[in-house]
Amino acid sequence: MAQAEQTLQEALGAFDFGAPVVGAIRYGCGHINDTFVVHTQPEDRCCRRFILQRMSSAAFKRPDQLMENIIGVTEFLGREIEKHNGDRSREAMEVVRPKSGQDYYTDSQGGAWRVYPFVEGTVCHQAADTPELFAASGRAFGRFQRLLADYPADTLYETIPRFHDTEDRLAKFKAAVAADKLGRAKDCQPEIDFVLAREADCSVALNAMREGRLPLRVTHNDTKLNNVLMDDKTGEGMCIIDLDTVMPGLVLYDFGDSIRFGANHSAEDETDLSKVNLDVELFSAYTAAFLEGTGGSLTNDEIAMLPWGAKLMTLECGIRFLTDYLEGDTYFHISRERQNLDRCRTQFKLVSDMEERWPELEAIVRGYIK
Ligand code: ADP
Ligand code: GN1
Ligand code: MG
Repeated sequence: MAQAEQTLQEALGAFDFGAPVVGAIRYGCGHINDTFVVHTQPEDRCCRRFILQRMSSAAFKRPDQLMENIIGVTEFLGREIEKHNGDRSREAMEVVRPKSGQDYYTDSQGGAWRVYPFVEGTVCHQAADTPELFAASGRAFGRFQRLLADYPADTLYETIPRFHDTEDRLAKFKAAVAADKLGRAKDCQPEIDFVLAREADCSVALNAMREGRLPLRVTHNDTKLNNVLMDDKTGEGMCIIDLDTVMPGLVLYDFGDSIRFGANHSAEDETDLSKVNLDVELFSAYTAAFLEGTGGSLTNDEIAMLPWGAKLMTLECGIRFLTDYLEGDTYFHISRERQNLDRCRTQFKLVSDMEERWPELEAIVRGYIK
């Protein structure tokens, strides 16, 4: 048996799924973890599904701390959802512990595995085809942040240190260019220059935080459209998933990362850049819905700086893709060569669009300042 298959079997054996497992196959489009859907066959009812994930060891150095965060956050969210008369089993994730009773399972090769019940009756979208769909995701992410407003932030571990510290991302990028260990820098000089021309931008949000203009909140930090499961009947955002990076952060990060991924009609790795364009109507729809979800809790400074959130998350993500390309694609999963460079290029095209349409973006958020 191949090593990967063997560790998968080990992991399947480590959890009690409550019924015989009939199969486990790769699932989803995440770039970080190895995700499988597990089908079980209870005697008295139809198939019951679970999500089994091997957490990325490249991204997460401390699975113990990561799982402690996730268990704390999912239990807190479950209680909050019950208080609001919601359905905890569909609106919050739940960790299924391994038979050992620990928070996760470690296989013979050191891989760390966890299980969640599959949230049925939901759809996971890779693109925001309509403003209504995108708005629904915005309401869900805004609400998620509001539900976590009273979470004891000081108990959260920083699962990826300096995750959205754009200055640190820039420094790591410069180190990767200087090392150029695979000789790839020659393929991407325009992209390298694009970043260097925006060095000062990388400090804008951090300066605002240091000057006390932006507060730290508990944020999701990875608010891609495919990290929210939508109810397949109502189309509303049902359950926020991918809680690996819930940490103290700026509201700009959650708003911005959603815009980065969703406010356009192309794939993140589209190679025809003429298809990659910021859709200002989607930006506008998301802004209204996100602010509705946060329930009026944002300050005027936060609202005014939302366009910076969009630009910085997009620039930062492009920098991260480019850094990974230069370092040999060790962080983001790839399915073809140069995919991380293509991903970087779409991000920089979107940054350029945002810069061109900046007055429109500012005018949209100005309409919400109290
Ligand atoms: P990654 O960090 O690699 O993005 P995710 O936790 O986002 O991993 O999971 C990858 C995909 O698996 C998601 O985009 C979604 O399609 C699916 N998924 C994850 N958890 C669940 C769940 N509890 N129920 C249904 N689908 C899920
Ligand atoms: C990763 O885990 P996933 O695929 O939802 C990454 C995000 C990036 C995103 C780019 C933990 O998100 O930060 O913005 O890819 N997650 C982590 O698509 O690094
Ligand atoms: Mg994900």
